[in-house]
Amino acid sequence: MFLRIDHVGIACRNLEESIAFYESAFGLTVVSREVNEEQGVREAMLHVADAEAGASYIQLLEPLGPDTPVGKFIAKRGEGVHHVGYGVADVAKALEEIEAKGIRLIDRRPRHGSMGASIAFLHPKDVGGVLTELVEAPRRTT
Ligand code: CMX
Ligand code: CO
Repeated sequence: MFLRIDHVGIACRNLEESIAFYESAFGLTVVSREVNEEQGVREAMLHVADAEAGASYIQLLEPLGPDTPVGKFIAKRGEGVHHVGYGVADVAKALEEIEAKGIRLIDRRPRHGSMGASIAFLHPKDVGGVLTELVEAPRRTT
């Protein structure tokens, strides 16, 4: 069902400071910066590598406020790994298959994610404490 790891999401208090760290420590490059009001985050995607199955990224996430998913996460656990995003060919289909296995979905329908992707989250309580995201990349137009 999974094509690859699309990205690992990392919660941080200060997006610009975290970007500067990943650039200087690991030489990663920012390929996109967005504010996603619906998800309550200011975020950046940093390119890690290209593979046949597609590219992989680190997603740095700064909360827009304390009463957002990432804001609550940082208050409870501090900065660090927040979720794993797996690439899938069809999010809606993957959600159906996963729900049939009794795993709780946070999103019953795909939402808008970074760089035009369709995304949906599975509940961490049913995935061994790991917030899990499904990511369907936008169709290539070229
Ligand atoms: N990883 C693992 N567990 C998590 C978690 C995470 N990222 N976030 C919350 N939890 C756990 C909490 O520790 C808590 O566990 P306990 O009950 O054992 O303490 C439980 O889930 C409930 O947490 P909460 O703080 O009460 O928060 P809510 O129930 O209000 O929300 C969740 C939790 C996962 C439903 C919510 O964070 C959510 O909907 N997340 C998906 C959306 C999101 O994270 N968007 C930002 C990223 C956007 C992107 O990737 O593009
Ligand atoms: Co993500």
